[in-house]
Amino acid sequence: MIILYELHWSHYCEKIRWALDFKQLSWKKININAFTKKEIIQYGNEQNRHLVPFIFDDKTSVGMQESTPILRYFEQTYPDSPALFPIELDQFELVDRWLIELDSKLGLAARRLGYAQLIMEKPTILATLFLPQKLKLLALPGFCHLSSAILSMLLIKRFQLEKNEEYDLYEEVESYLISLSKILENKKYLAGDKFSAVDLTLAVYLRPLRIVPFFYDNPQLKSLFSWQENLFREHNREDTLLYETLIVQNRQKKPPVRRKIRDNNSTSGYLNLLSKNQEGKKIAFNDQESVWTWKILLCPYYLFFKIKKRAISQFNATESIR
Ligand SMILES: N[C@@H](CCC(=O)N[C@@H](CS)C(=O)NCC(=O)O)C(=O)O
Repeated sequence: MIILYELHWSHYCEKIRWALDFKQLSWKKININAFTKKEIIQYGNEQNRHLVPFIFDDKTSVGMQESTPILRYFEQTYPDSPALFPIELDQFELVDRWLIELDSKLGLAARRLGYAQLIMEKPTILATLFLPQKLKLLALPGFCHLSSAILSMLLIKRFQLEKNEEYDLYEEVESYLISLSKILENKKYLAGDKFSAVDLTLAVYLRPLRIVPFFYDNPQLKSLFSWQENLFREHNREDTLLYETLIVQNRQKKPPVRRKIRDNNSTSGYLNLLSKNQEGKKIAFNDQESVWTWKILLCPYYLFFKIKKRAISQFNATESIR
């Protein structure tokens, strides 16, 4: 039996749930406490970084984190299960390179953009995701707003969300996704002609962007999101996660937060820099920073003046707002 320790809404964890089901392995999941992480700390870790997804395989007594190395481990340890990587070495390495690129670019960018959307549009969803249900007090309106603001600031600090605009992240991700969508114009799968780990990874990393109208309402990305939905359907994956359902409910009362479309197409090159730094490496880049440094004091400023201030609430998209 394999135990998957997870935060259910994390797209990195969704990648592992899908891989476990696809490979028909016997597994169960345990949700961790996002603050104490005591469930995974018990396994120890030399790097002292405790991340989910984390798996423990009681058949081999192996415990590990990092989604792409976990997929490699499944493939090597359970060769008789349906394959997520090609057998030929050069094709295996090609898939592996794709995975590290997607983890280091799209995985991180989608997380930044998804959290920023929740912070701008409905931060109380963060409290629903992060805070233990047992703490009923925190669900009361006053507490809920306060805890959501605190959670927003912690996330801003953890991922430096205030830099999203400085990195031209919306434009960067848009042009990256358009390039992926072009690859998928004439073929069903991203690497080779069979479903592989690359397809499931791209599909789950697109999920947080479904709540960001800048991407989901972009006519140039329609076919990419349809590709994703078809793949989810074919593989019986979860239709919507809790944060998506909650944001849809909220949009029945209040319009979504949208963003200005820029006239010029020049971008910072941030995503390319990320993938260049990771070239040839076996583990993805991560952009998490320690929360507890003096810069935490700047987070109220970042929250109100760099993130909330940019929120444009509109019923309908226009030519310059999406
Ligand atoms: N590169 C890693 C990324 C994993 C990661 O960043 N996980 C986040 C959840 S999305 C996490 O564990 N965060 C805990 C924390 O920030 O302390 C992978 O592919 O698994």
